[in-house]
Amino acid sequence: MSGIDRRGWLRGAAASAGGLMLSACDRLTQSQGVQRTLAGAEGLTKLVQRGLFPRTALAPEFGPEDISPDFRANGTRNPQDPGYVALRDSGFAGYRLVVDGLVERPLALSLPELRALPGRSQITRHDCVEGWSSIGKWTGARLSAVLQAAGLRDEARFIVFHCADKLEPTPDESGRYYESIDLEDAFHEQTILAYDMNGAPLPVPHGAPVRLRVERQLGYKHAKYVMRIEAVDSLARLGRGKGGYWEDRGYEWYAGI
Ligand SMILES: Nc1nc2c(c(=O)[nH]1)N[C@H]1C(S)=C(S)[C@@H](COP(=O)(O)O)O[C@H]1N2
Ligand SMILES: [Mo]
Repeated sequence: MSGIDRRGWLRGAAASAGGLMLSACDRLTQSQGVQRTLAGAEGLTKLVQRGLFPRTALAPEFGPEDISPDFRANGTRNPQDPGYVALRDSGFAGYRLVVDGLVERPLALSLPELRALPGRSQITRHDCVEGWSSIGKWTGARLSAVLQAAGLRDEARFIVFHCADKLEPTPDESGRYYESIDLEDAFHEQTILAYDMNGAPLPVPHGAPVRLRVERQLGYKHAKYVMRIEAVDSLARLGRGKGGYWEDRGYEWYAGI
């Protein structure tokens, strides 16, 4: 896979864009119109963030004493979708994480298979866009290990997470939760498919049996109830085309913190 080359190129491009932005900033601050344009240009924000804070850097990690005694649950807390309810009632014995799309070897991983892959534990702070934070310990399979097992094809640019829940009860699929990240975040060391929270199997309110942790981004990127992972070359054909449930409703796709 040429992912390494792509990442190197991205970092180069980001560094130049970051530098450009900084030197241009002083001259531009006078113009409010220009400021608004820049603030709205998510692509530029993203590049500046990449330039100033290399995206391979780790999100802060905390000690066991910092773990929040009552980590908040937000969004869907108990999916009512019949397929999910059946899985939940059988203790997720029949759960299979489907990995497909632009991969060489589509997978359907059971929970024991997922637990057998190289994993990671991390105590991190979850920041919700609504203004609250909680600290929790997450253990899961590295997304990089899952993607390596499936073998990403060269055309793959984004990883999409399809969830079991409809946050908005629509008759069609438009209310279903989904999310997406780029390969930079997909291969980040702290990006995991968590199956344990605070040392116990992930509870239903927090996304059982598997949820994404993508620690450099805001809470809504951390897809819960992940049923299927799809590698794609474009986000245009998913949902309303913005790459996620909340993105389709106006939130930024790159939610860096
Ligand atoms: N499938 C799914 N994933 C989701 C959501 C959701 O409603 N459904 N809510 C998001 C939001 S806004 C936040 S802040 C976190 C909340 O995770 P928690 O319930 O473990 O606190 O999950 C995110 N992932
Ligand atoms: Mo959130």
